[in-house]
Amino acid sequence: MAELFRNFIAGEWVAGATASVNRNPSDTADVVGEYAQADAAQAKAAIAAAKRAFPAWSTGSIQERANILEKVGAEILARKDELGTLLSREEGKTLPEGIGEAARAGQIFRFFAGEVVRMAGEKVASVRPGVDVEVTREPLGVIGLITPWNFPIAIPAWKIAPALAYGNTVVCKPADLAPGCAWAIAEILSRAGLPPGVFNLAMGRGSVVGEALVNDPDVTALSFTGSVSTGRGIAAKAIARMAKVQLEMGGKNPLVVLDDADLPTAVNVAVQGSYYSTGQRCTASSRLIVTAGIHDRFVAAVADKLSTLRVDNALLTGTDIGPVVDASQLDIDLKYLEIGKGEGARLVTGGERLQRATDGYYLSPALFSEAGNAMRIAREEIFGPVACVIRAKDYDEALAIANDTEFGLSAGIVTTSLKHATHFKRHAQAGMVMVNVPTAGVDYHVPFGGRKGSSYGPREQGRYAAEFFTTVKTAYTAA
Ligand code: UN1
Repeated sequence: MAELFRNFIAGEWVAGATASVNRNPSDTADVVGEYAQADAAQAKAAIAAAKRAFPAWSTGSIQERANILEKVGAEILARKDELGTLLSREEGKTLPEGIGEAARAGQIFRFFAGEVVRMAGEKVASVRPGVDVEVTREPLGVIGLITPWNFPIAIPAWKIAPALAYGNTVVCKPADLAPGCAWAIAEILSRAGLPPGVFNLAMGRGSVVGEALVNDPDVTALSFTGSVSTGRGIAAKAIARMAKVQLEMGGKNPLVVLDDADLPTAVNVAVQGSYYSTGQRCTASSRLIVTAGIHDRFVAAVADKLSTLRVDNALLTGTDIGPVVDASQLDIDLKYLEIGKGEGARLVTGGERLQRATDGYYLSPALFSEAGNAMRIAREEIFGPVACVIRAKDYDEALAIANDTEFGLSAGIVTTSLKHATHFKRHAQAGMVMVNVPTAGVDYHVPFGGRKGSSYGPREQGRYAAEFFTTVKTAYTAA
């Protein structure tokens, strides 16, 4: 029998109402474990525990908070190979990607350990003589965190660490599909010296645990990363009860390639951004907008490069691209390949279901050319190893196409022209702009987030995380 991984509520490990099986997408015979599934009552108990823990935690020693976060970061970093292996096993990104992501999670905890003692306010003069004004930040209360399967350790880390650093208490609900890494963080937190109830892990279904967090009046704020449709539903309910909400959702990120680009750079930036992590990143470049003079050379070179990539078991040395995360995501990817062909785009390469030594959801990276920006493959987020090339006559047209989307997370350009790079940085309608680097793969210490349909609410990560995880107080004092 597979090991049962429990929920962590009020400082205790508790079995769920039921359990779900976490399978390896590279090898569906391999069961990572059984993970507890909370019911609504257990979710409520987690929220109540977080509420009880809040007064003492939010006013307690900041040195203690910093020490705990530092300890968690150090342990994650020391165990990055093991945690990265777990990540690759449960989610399917390659081992170097999994280990890199685990290291990133460790760095995030260390960053926020430092932020705890760097928090500062402002003291300003009042317009009334004899009065002092102070502006400070205070924690919010119980925060509900709902995290996705595609960054199963980094995203829990970048929500949990700032939530705790700024003095909040937490109920975290990781994705059903890949809860193992969040469980591992919970296990590390459980030994780090946190008072009971400060951090709670409530694994389970979105329709049960997610709903409970979204609707409970004791959950002051919600931070969610996931699909656009789920995000919209959360926003509507959260706003109806005046809860603070932060959403990170989809992308249809453009990468513009100009005639003056260095071709090898353009190919590397496009292939890395579009296909690594199996294209399962909201920051993936799924629209490659290429000007006429370099178009044919670029398409041929990307196709050549894709033919050299090894799609295989994520845990094998030498694998470039792991499997799709599960059967239903694979169905979606295959459906979009048919849609693209039906819309008249040309499938240059890939899009084939592959068999490997272990039974998994393998798909060869697919490249469409002759796509139009009105096609569904250019407008809807696919979330798989599928990208389309759209031809543009010049920079101005490329920029207009790049911005013609309901999303606005990350936008990239490959160019050697300072003029165009500068113009693009100013005029791309996205939260993040990349010049000669991939649209995906971001630093851990600077703001992350987008515009339009991609994001809602304040930015995540870095010092900007304080905007969401705290509330501002203005205090007036007359001597
Ligand atoms: C990255 O590209 O490094 O879900 C991070 C996602 C994003 C994170 C991307 N929230 O894909």
